[in-house]
Amino acid sequence: MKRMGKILVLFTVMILCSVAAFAAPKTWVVGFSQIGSESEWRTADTISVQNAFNEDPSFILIYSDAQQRQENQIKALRSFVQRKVNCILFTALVETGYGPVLAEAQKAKIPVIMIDRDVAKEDQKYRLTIMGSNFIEEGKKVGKWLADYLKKNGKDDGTTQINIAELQGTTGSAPAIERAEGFREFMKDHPNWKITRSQTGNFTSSEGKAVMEAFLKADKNIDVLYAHNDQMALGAIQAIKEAGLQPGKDIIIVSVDAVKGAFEAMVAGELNASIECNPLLGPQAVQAVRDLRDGKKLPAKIYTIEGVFDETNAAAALPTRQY
Ligand code: GYE
Repeated sequence: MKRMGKILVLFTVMILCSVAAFAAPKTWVVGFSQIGSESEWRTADTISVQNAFNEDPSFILIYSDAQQRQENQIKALRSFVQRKVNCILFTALVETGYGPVLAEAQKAKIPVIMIDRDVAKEDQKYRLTIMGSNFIEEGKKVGKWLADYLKKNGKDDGTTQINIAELQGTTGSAPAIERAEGFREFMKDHPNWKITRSQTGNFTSSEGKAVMEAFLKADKNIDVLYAHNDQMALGAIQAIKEAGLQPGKDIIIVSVDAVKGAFEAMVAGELNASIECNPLLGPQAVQAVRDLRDGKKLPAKIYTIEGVFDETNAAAALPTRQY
């Protein structure tokens, strides 16, 4: 009888467990603080995250667009804490200045997952994980592509100075800091490469164009343009044309993102190369939040896998591009 009782208890526990396993997941409210819509990349990223969460009825996504203003982001984060959301997705416009509001989220026990752009080291204790690209690697890939290209075309004898103009991303943002750093790291092995001009174009086409115009007005002697994103490169291409030069020929242009507009420019021979930075972060973001809800431990860093495109493979890849 005692044995029968034990079997019964075991049986009941098993049934309860399987019912729990098949029960609908608890609805989670997720707040997403995005920085704005400055580029094709950003638009693709926003749509990817929104679609991934909207496809799963067990999530309610609250989307907030900061329109490139840090104070708007801080306000949005604070409102997420007040609404007691279950989780926060956060793309930091710049690396610093979010410590206090992130501490408030931590105090309220709301997990924060960074998407794409991280915060500075001292504030990383407030967030659970970061998913996105390795921007330092991207900067190095720009250098590597350029070294190979110059060598292949007999344009670098190792001593004649190569003049490089750089269009930086938003000042203080993780991709601007790290894409600059990775490239400079690579440059150490090429002492004849010189960054003769460097200024922010704020990741936008219009500012990329305006800054390139100013660069060319000051000095036409530019061999290479390194733009931290395609959008600025596309703006700069206009400026180069208006200055009577041929983009992609008189000035070698390499940028980061590999958005559709960049592929079209590569096929037209006006942009030489683009290092891929994948904006389709939605599926892995929703998976991470699901895992979190299921009580799983998330890895500290989730990197996306990316490639390099130039005139040799752009036309073949263009029809398959999703962004
Ligand atoms: O390269 C740029 C965008 O944070 C990686 O931001 C992102 C960058 C991307 O505006 O196009």
